[in-house]
Amino acid sequence: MTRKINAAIVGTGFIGPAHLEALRRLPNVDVVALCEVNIELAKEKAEILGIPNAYTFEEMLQRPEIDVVHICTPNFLHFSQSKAALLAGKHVVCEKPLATKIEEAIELVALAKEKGLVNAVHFNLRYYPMVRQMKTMREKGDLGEIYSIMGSYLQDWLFLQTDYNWRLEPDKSGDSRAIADIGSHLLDLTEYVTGLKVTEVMSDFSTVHKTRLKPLKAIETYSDSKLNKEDYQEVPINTEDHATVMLRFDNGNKGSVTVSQVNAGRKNRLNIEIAGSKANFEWCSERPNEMWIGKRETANQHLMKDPSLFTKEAAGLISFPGGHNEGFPDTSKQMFKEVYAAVREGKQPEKPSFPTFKDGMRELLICERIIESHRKQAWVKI
Ligand code: 4PW
Repeated sequence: MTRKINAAIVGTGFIGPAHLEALRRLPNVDVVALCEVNIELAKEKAEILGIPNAYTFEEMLQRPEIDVVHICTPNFLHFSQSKAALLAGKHVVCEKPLATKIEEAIELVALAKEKGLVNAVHFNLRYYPMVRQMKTMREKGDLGEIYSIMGSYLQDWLFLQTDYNWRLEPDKSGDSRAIADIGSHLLDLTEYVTGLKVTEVMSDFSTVHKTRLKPLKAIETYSDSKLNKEDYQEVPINTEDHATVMLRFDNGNKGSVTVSQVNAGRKNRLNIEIAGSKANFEWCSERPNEMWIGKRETANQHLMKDPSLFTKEAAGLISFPGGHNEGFPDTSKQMFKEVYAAVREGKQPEKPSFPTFKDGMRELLICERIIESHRKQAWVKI
């Protein structure tokens, strides 16, 4: 039997453990190490998560047995850590956004290419079977010409003034927050499903909470903010809670996306509606196993996840029969299956099936233009 591929996870906040669980469901992978901000925390987390080795980031890069590094740290570390991992000869799976500046993303794409190493960005939402179903139905012509796209990504875990996270701080998150954090998924998905390219953007941001109460102790993503007043310090907020972006596409038609992290009751809801000349597709991440197909001249349809009703491309992402729900954790497993097949080959495929650093760079470019548009209050070309 060939040896298993060894992975290390850097960062164990919200998303690191999600990578870990997905990797543990793959038969050919062992997660052998983790890294944290300091070695004490790394050891503590390794114990909790059942990972055999805890290292500093630098120590981990020197371990020859580690093949793949998963960068699951706050945004401002993605560039330097991905670069260091590539230079150490490791394959890299990086969280989105790939970097906080386009120049950094360009450098990473070039370096990954020069090294020939496998590089992926965790745009896991592409791996919902229903998302693949929409994409492949569109490719087969079921949607017709695309008339318009309406998307939204809404959350409420930063709804209260007492809700706090590193994502609120520009030195950790980058110049934008809601757009970089969740808009990145929505914009990637929009181009991925429709096959269209965004050519121009016009955006407007708002920071609903001009100040927030920052906990004096470290706090995890999605954690409940029920602490006493004396445990907080009031700090100004310079990143957006909400953003609306109008989009122009390369087929001449238009669309819009809205992202918000202060929408009460919307836990983690990405909704996309694509109107075409033959039909209308609508999908929502909070009901991931269902899709609405709108018709003008016949009854509307409601498609439930079932491999026998899906295109073969979408059925390939299904692990369980119809009626057995699959969701967020399954998307990473499906994505990593493809990434690790490339790692087994030892190099980035010519035409990767998974989202790459190039896709991360594309998304960052759109994101930068969106920020520029908000600052100028004007349309900006991509
Ligand atoms: O990717 C997204 C994030 O960065 C996640 O799915 C949730 O929203 C958790 O944090 C943000």
